[in-house]
Formats: sequence, structure tokens, C-alpha cells
Amino acid sequence: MPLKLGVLFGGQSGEHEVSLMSAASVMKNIDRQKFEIIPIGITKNGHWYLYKGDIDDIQNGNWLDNSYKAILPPDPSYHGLIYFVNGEIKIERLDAVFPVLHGPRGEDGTIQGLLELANIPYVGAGVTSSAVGMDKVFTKKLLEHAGLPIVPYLVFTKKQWYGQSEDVAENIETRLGYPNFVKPANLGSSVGITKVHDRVELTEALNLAARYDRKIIVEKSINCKDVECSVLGNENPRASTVGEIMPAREFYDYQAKYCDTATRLLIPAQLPDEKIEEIRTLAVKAYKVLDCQGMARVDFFYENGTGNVYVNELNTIPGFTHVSMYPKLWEASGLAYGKLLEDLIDLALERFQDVH
Ligand code: ADP
Ligand code: MG
Ligand code: MG
Ligand code: K
Repeated sequence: MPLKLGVLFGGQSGEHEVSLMSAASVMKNIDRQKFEIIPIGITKNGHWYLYKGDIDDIQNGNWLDNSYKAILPPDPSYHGLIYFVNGEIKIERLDAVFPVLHGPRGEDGTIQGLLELANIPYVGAGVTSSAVGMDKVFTKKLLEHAGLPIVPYLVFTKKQWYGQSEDVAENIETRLGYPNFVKPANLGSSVGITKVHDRVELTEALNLAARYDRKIIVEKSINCKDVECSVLGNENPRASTVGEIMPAREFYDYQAKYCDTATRLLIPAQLPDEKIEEIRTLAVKAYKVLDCQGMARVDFFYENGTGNVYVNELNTIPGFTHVSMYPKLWEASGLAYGKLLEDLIDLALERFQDVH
């Protein structure tokens, strides 16, 4: 019997649309002989539905038309999804879940916590690693503690910014200077992030970041290339080759990530072999520092001129569209998309057995 795999898509974060694309891609590439897909959509308001329509209608946002209201109870006795058809209650068993959700309330340990309570194995990092990976401040603290290279940063709360704006701005100017990057601490897809060149932009950037999070991180800007490495595994994680992003914009912002066809991925990255190896080694180290499971895409800055490498962040549920870096890097390393998905589900089951 094929394994019943729940695929979670949508979600409440600013990365809802990206998740629709990633999930559709995952569902299209999975081996239907081995897995029965149970698509589960979460609206931007956090409402859950069992989806019964075509995969193609997920990406265009019309999936709600063909869905049944559903809930995933934390009570482990159901071991699946409860849904409602014309007032009748039905249960769909779930053997495993692939949360293809990006950003807060999906990638940040919250969904993972629900799946833990429900006693259902799931793809990717556990609760703590997911939460830490989502929080750029916690991530940096742990990486720094482990002696891994990171860029200088400062942290402020929204209240500090609105209460002591002058002090906060001066502090940033003295300790980091311009340009710098202002970011909400917990988000992804470059949402709420600004590259800042002067005081006017700084004020706007802090206001913007404060709309997304109560915690704001400001980083020294590095003149760099974005390079990324895919890591896969539980106990013995391995690293893919390294890829480079060539955005046609000032930095890898939301436009460049999802809208701009001029953005190019270069695989492998145009770096000396020893730098590629350094990055792969750092990727596995960073993965272990956060105690990741299953997968993560580890992102770096490669400084122009000096060749210095800094760990930027770990993404515990990276993009999974057919043009996304995580699966592309594995393809280039000899692991096809379909096989990668199977490996991820195997790792999820392995981890579950390890814990239970
Ligand atoms: P997200 O989680 O939203 O992807 P990132 O921290 O990765 O946030 O920032 C998004 C992009 O902004 C990076 O991929 C990079 O292009 C640029 N960027 C972020 N921080 C810096 C920095 N300190 N120096 C140079 N570029 C940066
Ligand atoms: Mg991110
Ligand atoms: Mg990033
Ligand atoms: K992250």
C-alpha cells in the first residue's frame, strides 16, 4: 500500500504564494506508486482544508473552491486529518507529512509542534531547530558561539525603536555604519528587508521591519555574492555542491527571488575549488550547530575582494519549485528531484523511529 503523505501548503506567512509553487512542484515530482498524496491547504487566515482538486489549481490560488474544511487534531488517537463533507465527519489517515510551508507558522516550529503532538512523522527539522532557524538572532548567536564566521549585527525591539529612535539610529551609525541591512528577525523571502544607505532610509527601514516583527536585526552590509549549499541527512548530513545567485538587482530581494526572470542561478558557483570545499564544510558544521534534521539550505556571503565567507542563514524549509536552489543543487550533485523527495520522507520516518 502506498504511504499516505500529507502535503501542507499555503500558510499564514508572507511566503504563502511561494509555498503554493513549492508544494505543487513537490506533488508533481513525487512517485505516485509509492506515495498517495493528501494535499492540505492552509489559508492566509490559518484555516485548514483538505484539497481535492487539480495540482495546477493550487498555484493560481483557486484551490479553496475544491476543498473540504478540515482540522489536524493534536490528539494522537486520530493519526490524521478530520474533515467535513456535507456535515458528515470523515478521517483521512496520515502516515507522514511534508510541511511545504515557508516562514512563520510553518517553518518556525509551530506546525512541527502540532505534528509532534499528533504523533505524525514529518519532513525536516524538529521544533527547536525550526524555531532557531527562523530567528536570525538566535541563529547568529549559536553560530557565533560555535566559532563560525558571521557578519556584525545589532538587535532592537520595536518598542526600543519607537521609544528611543535617536539612540537606536546613532548606535547603528556608530557601530555598523552605512550601508547596512535592516530585517525583521523572523521572516524569509526578503520580506521586510531593506538595504539602507542613509538616515532617511534607516528610519523607513526600521519602520518597515517593525511592521513584521517585534524584534529587528541590523547587519553590516557585505559587498558580496550570495552562495548557497544544500544539506541533507539526520545523523550524518552531507552537503551538495555550492550554487551562486546572480540577481540583476541591488540585492536578492523578493522581486529577484520570485518575479525577475533575469535572476540566474550558477551551479556550481564560480569560485576556486578550495572555497567550494570550505563552504561545504561550513554548511555541514552550521547544520549540526542548529541540530537540523532532514534538510536545510545553508546560505552564505562570499565577500568580493577578500574571499571571506560568512554564514548568513539556514532555511529549514527551502524553496522547492522546479527552479529552486535546494533541489537544483542536489540534481547537480547527482540526486534527482524525485529521489530527493523519497530520501527526505525516509529521513522523516527514520527520525520518528529514533525518537519513539
Ligand atoms: P531572508 O531570510 O528573507 O532570505 P536574508 O538575511 O537572507 O533574508 O537576506 C536576503 C538577501 O539580502 C540576501 O540573500 C542578500 O542578498 C541580502 N543581504 C542580507 N543581509 C546582507 C548583508 N549583511 N550584506 C549583504 N547582503 C545582505
Ligand atoms: Mg531565510
Ligand atoms: Mg535568505
Ligand atoms: K531562516
